[in-house]
Amino acid sequence: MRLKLLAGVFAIGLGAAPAMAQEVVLRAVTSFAEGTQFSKNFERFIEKVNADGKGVVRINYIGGPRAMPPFEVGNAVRTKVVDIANVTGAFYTNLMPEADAFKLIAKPMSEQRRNGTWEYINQLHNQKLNSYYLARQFHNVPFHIYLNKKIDKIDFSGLKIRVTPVYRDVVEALGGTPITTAPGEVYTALERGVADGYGWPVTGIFDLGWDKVTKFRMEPPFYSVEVNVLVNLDSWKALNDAQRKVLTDAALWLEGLDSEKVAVIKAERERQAAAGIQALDFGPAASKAFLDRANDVAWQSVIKRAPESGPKLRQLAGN
Ligand code: 173
Repeated sequence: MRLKLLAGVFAIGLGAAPAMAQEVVLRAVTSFAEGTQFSKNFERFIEKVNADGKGVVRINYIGGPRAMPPFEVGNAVRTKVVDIANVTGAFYTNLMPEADAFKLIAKPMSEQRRNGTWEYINQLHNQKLNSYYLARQFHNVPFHIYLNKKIDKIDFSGLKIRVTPVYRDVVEALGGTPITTAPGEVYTALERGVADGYGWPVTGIFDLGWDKVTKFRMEPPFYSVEVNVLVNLDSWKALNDAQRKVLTDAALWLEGLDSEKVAVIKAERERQAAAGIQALDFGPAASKAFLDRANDVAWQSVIKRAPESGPKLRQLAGN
């Protein structure tokens, strides 16, 4: 008995030793320009992992769209071209149509982790993206439609509006012509008049100089930004408990950074006003009608393309 116990302890010691001695290095990319709004917190996350995980796990940050086109990031984490990605579901709806629903889920991540939403979305990522859903950021940051032509009601007839899957259905429902581009092409599209407007979150338009080519911000804010940190599932499974703990602890910390966004949003709205970007507000009734319509067309579209997971996600979203 005593011998057996000793042998057991010895075996555990041997098993653990090589893993602890070896620091694992994970390659990471972001689908947004380096140093900008939707990469910044991910970059802080990397710093934290590299500090807390010294000798255990290290992230090698490859960078953003200069290294990899944003719409290819989802596939790159699926195929293990990279181990970690900072990417919005809007950029991988080709692989996971129901990813378009994540913008409709606005509950804080602490709640989503308690009520089964995180678990369900993690399963979807396991199955369709061969990845682990480590974190979701920006649940409390909404989107807007920005315009260069003044409208007198919420109607996009005759307007060409730059979109991603986030805004496509609502732009079409309100009569606009959607043009899909990566964020890197927005400035030129506006400058050349190829687009009369664009969808983008309330924050971040200054990062790439879009304030210089933007006249109006349409109210109300709608949906909920989601940018996820995904880990290739094979890379995740190959980690030991200590390595996973460093990443998980940093992920929870990262999600907690959303609380900073309340002040950031206020400051950005003020900065937009100071830059001469005028808010177009059509009052509470028109705003409510827009929000209802935006919600309806988005869920219809998701449920049509994902008849099984769509309704389940809607139930979890509670809207
Ligand atoms: O507009 C976009 O490119 C987009 O879909 C998005 C999604 C999340 C954060 C920022 C932009």
